[in-house]
Amino acid sequence: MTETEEETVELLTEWPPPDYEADLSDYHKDEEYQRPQVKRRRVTCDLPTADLSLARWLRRQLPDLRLKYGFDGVKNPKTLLNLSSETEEGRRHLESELRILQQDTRFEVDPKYYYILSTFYDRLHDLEKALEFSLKSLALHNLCPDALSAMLVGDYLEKLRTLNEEEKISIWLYSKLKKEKCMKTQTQPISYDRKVVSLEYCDVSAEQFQGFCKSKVPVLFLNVPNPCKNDWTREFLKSTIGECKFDVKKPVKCSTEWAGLETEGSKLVSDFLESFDGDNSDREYLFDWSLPLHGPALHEDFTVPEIVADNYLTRTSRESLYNQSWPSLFISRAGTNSGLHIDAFGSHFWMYLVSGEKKWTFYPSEAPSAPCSRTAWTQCSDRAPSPLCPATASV
Ligand SMILES: O=C(O)CCC(=O)C(=O)O
Repeated sequence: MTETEEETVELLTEWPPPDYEADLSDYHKDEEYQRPQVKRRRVTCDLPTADLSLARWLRRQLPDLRLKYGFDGVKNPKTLLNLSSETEEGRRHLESELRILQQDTRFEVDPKYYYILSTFYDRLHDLEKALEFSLKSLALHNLCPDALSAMLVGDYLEKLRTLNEEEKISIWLYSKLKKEKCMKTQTQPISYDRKVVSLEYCDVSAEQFQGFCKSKVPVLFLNVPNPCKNDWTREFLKSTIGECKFDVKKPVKCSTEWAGLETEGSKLVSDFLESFDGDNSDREYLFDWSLPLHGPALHEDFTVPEIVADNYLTRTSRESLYNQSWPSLFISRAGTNSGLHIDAFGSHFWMYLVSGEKKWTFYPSEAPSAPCSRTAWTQCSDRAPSPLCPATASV
């Protein structure tokens, strides 16, 4: 980050607090909380974004909100922020802050001011106003979204390199709002007749498979040649990745995190695998755990099936995000699930079921508001169904 970029960055120091629960119970004793500290250096518009304002407010209000709404034991700070913004109290806070912000006339030509207004309208679900202010912010940055979206990927990436953080977050917000509008206004889909097709792996050519990808038809491949050199028993997994630690994910009701999963500490893979013998109903998930990055010994044992080997992300530069992340591993006890989600970049996705049973439910991505699901069940044929259900995935 250059010095100029750094100067424009507002550091959100309020949320989450360092020691979250303890911190909140100490709130009334601590004068510091009355005057939240935002470290800034020479920024033009110093008003808080909706999330920053909400975080400051929530530090005081959370005990009362928990009493009233419960929030089902949710601990994740981002989920709490999202849930509280939807409460009557949260909306009132946002509306009154927004009124104050709009009376401020100091920043009429400052793109950051309009970005901030847009974040409030976004939180309040006033999509039209959010878009209006977001567009104004981009215009003041001399950025034209239509011209940006018409660019070739390479040119766009070049352009991004010339932008500072403030400009990038403005583009991000505008794109998100546009996407949301598109999803909400799309009423009748052209055709959702995309039944899952089951095909013998060996009968499908790469070209045919690309055709399915283009038309977004989910495919269940049968009799895929075994991509694992060894039998991935629990003992084998322990001997290759048992000593590795991973972040334990758990499905949490009401969570607004990725696929409704929240991180609950970390664990050794061997301890996790051994816990399957016990009689517990823990819904712990080793989820999307990168084999190249975290488990190279197991990665060596796996050959990505040829038909899905052309992974766009491996064509980015080595230091790019996700360049080396896949294939990744999923393991859980029977009955564990992740929630409905659209993958990052809206990318295509595949999984190979090594052992156990797994159920996937697909919805047409064009109409998330009117889902009609398609389900694919699969069961590993070379082994009796077991509570162990690892799979390897790549985009
Ligand atoms: O298997 C799962 O629980 C979800 C996998 C998935 O869709 C993903 O990681 O994006």
